[in-house]
Amino acid sequence: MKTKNKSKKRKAMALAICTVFLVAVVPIPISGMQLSQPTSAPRTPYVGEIFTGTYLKIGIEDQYGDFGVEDPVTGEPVGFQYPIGTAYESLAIGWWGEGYVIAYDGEVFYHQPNYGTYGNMTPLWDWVISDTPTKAEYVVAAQAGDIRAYFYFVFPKASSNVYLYTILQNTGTTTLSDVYYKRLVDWDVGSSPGTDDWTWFAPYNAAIAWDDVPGVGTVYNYVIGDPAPDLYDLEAWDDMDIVGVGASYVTSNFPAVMADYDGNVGLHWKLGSLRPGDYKVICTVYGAFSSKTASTSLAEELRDVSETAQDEYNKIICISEKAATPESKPTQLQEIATGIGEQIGTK
Ligand SMILES: [Ca+2]
Ligand SMILES: [Ca+2]
Ligand SMILES: [Ca+2]
Ligand SMILES: [Ca+2]
Repeated sequence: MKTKNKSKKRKAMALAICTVFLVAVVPIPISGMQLSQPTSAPRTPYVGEIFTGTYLKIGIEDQYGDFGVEDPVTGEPVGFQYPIGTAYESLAIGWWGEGYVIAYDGEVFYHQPNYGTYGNMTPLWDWVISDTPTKAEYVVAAQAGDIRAYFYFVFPKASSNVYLYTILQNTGTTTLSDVYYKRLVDWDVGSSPGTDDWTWFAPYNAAIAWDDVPGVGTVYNYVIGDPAPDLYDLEAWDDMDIVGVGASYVTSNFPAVMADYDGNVGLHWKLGSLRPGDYKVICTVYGAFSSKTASTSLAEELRDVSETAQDEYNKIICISEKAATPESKPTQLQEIATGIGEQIGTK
């Protein structure tokens, strides 16, 4: 029965992505999590902003800018739900592992909801730029040593995608070396971590996790990185608080598939040096796709989303330097909102 289900899942993937052959890879057991002592414990409850669209309900933590909060009314976990409903929660489940590592000059900073912070990160401010029936835009700013991180989320509500632009700026007085950013995405599709299949779809820098979800069909969750990450590692469990891939380094380029695998993907960017005032921008797109309801293939969807992310990425590169000082953030971030968000919203 289980074999039959797996075979069905793989066929669905092939169909969705329009390729006809798949290779199964034997899953590697997940190594134990050996995390450093956090600087601050996880928050309880997890506080943040919740946004609901046509297909997605998302929750974003309001101090450090990752997915995973508790609904203040119901207490239910909300990170990324597709379709909407606690049974379909796919980030705030088990280990709430959507987060990131920022590093430079050997200093490491870290946040995931279930871990807390590492390396004396400081929350600065958050701002709901807009939350209308068609679009939500939200910015969370935090300080990681000499790096100021702006996590700018854009959620076109009629879509099943959330665009996150992470702007890392050197607010110190010296040039920083070996600047590094890793985004961690622990998809647990349909709230069941162990039965997901995972692959990396190289044409669009997308890590894809999928599973059969009762009553819904095959659901695909993906995260796209733009620009292309220097590395991806489906087994981030052993490197959630360090630079690099750790001892367990698992890749699986489509059509290879990690089957029945509780993946936790790390997208790694080596950003080089940052002079005072300079910044880097990284885009990650979080999306979901169901063959049952979609009129396109998954590959077409990924192509469209990736193109949108690249267009907007180029615009934010030009605009983001204006977001330098917290004192003037309303005007400057409104410019970002105007320059970027509306474009995405109309797609
Ligand atoms: Ca999880
Ligand atoms: Ca699952
Ligand atoms: Ca690893
Ligand atoms: Ca997982």
